[in-house]
Amino acid sequence: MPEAPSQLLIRSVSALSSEKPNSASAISDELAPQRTDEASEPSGETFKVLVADDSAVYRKLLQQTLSSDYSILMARSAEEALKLFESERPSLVITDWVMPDMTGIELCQRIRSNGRAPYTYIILLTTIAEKENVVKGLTAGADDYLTKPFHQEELLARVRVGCRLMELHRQLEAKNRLLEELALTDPLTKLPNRRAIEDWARRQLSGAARHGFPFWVVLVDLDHFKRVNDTYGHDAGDLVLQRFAEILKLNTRLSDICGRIGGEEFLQVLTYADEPSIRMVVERVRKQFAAEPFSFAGESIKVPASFGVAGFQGRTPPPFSELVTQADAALYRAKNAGRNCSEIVSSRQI
Ligand code: GH3
Ligand code: MG
Ligand code: MG
Repeated sequence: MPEAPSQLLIRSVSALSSEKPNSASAISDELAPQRTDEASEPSGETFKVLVADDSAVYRKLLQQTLSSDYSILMARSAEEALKLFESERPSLVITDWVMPDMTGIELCQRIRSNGRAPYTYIILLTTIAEKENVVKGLTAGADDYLTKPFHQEELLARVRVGCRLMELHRQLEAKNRLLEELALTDPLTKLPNRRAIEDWARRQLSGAARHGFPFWVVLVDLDHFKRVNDTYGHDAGDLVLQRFAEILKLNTRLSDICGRIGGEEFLQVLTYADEPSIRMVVERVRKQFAAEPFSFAGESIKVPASFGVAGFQGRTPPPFSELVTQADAALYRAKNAGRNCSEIVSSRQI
């Protein structure tokens, strides 16, 4: 069972705000955007440099030139280099042009064809200095080239340029990931927002149809919440929303998801559970929250919530929005029934 969408999101937002990651919302590897961070070295660490050269003399020379500043991986052939590249994910590759099993050009192309790998800076080291070959090398994906025999200081300077670019690249990737994650997070509760839930739920809903497991949508709306704001102020209201988010998270499995979709409205998606279990979970959250005392302006108050639930189990899934509409209708009935209660549209009726 895949995990829910915002583990990545919650984890890194939590890391930023030094909060503990929450287990209740989690992103599935399958569902998460492609992550390229795992393999790259954390900033500030020694850069790994992979050297591919069939000449023992040049390997020795490169080792001497670079080993005091970089962590060096040595490959005597292109195949060996590819293996080391896969397992070590170096930041920078220095490759010879002519090797017995594969040219440096082909090695460049093989490295670049791995779309999932983080970017790697490639320097081609060659005795073939004609301009058309230099063009060929750069076109194949090399970032720079140096001719043999190389000048040690020049090589070091060019490797530093490469590392600088790799560091910038890494920072940019980290910022992009963070922006992507923030775009899916509700800033007040740190729960996934509407977009994050919808993205996850649509995929999960087709999985429910394919594998035949039940899929439930729980819509929650706090009762007379406006009064909290009007009586005790907006900050008091915010605290109530945050507490409700905590309770909802604690009652959401790793494989499910919950989030805030609007002002005082929350949505939870529950899977792999039959109707009695869903009733139990929903009622547990409702009772727990309704019993939660809040102290504002010297007064102790309680803020209940109403719940509307709709479920699906079958081979042809409705659009997710249709389930939300049904849950909303059930919520409306719960409000009309006096609030602080839950209404369920059974999955069998759909
Ligand atoms: P009902 O039981 O019918 O749902 O009544 P209600 O008062 O909860 O519903 P209503 O829609 O009238 O009011 C919702 C309130 O939620 C109004 C709005 O000011 C407040 N609200 C929306 N977003 C936030 C927020 O981020 N923080 C705070 N503190 N209040 C918010
Ligand atoms: Mg509302
Ligand atoms: Mg309300």
